[in-house]
Amino acid sequence: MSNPIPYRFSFGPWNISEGSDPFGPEVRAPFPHEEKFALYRPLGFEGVQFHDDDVVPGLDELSPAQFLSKAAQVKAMLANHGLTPEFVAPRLWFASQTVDGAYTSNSATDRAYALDRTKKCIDIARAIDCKAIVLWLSREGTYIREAKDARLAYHRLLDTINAMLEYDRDIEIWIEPKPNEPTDQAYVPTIGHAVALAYASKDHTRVKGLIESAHALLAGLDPSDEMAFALAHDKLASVHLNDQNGLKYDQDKNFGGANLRVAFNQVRVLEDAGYGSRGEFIGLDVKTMRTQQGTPVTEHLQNSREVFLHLVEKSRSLDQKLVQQYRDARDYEALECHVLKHLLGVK
Ligand code: XLS
Ligand code: MG
Repeated sequence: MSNPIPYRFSFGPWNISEGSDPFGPEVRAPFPHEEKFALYRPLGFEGVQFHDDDVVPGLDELSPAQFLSKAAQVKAMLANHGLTPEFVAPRLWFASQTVDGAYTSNSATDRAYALDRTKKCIDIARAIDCKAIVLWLSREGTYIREAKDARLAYHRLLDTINAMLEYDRDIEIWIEPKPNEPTDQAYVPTIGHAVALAYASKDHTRVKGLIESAHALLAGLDPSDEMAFALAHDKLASVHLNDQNGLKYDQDKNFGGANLRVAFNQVRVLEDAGYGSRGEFIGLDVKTMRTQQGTPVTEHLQNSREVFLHLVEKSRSLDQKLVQQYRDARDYEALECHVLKHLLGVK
């Protein structure tokens, strides 16, 4: 089955990094944030994923007039480079007010900070002509179960979503689930949780999901099934393709780098559903290896994009008739062998 969609790709400026990790400092010279945007088009990307303070650094210290004027500059810069802002996400895991989470913090003043910062994020998104707000719920969760009332936490998350929908009548909220890290157990660990929150909200048509491959793998789930679930509900607003080598720290490896067949199945599910036909981006969220030299390092972005496109070809050239025959005959041994040989490029 051929899907003629010309895919559009996006990544966030944090995907070009200096290589620090919890065990050691930067290993590459910093590449100026403002210069990253000139790299997008030549690398084959046209969408920019933003955190609110990627658009307006030092946001908490600025007045509305100041942050809106900075956002206007960024809007002009994007237009100059022919780039589209895909989404803006409130960064709610850095500030001292978010040590115990943001919307689910046990402190009322810290929750108020989180809502206020989220409204600023929406204002910034609108100022750069973007209608999508991503909620990666980072610290919404606990290190020990007794620390919070989980039922109340889910009510607080729903109240926040409703307050956002009310604050701006046009925005969409895209929830990006992740089961752990930085917390031990995060609230909204899977797309099923996100879709339930969407349906419980005041306007479910404006609440969708963003699925990151590695986050699904960390939940012990198959990313292609998670994507299929969201697609079945028409709630897959975006994806963050990457890879993850087992249940360990969040790795953001290159797409297909740990498991090509799992990557293939994500592409196959997206292709079969016509994902992208309404302008949805193929977002990447990949980190280069700390060992890589150079400034800036961008090969991981190019390589992941290329692997995606090769897998699109693999998906389009899969013999669907044969697949159907094997399904009808319930001969999944033959089906598996066919898929593996197809991926290996042997007859
Ligand atoms: C977390 C994500 C995060 C979101 C946007 O794993 O990469 O950066 O995509 O907040
Ligand atoms: Mg992500």
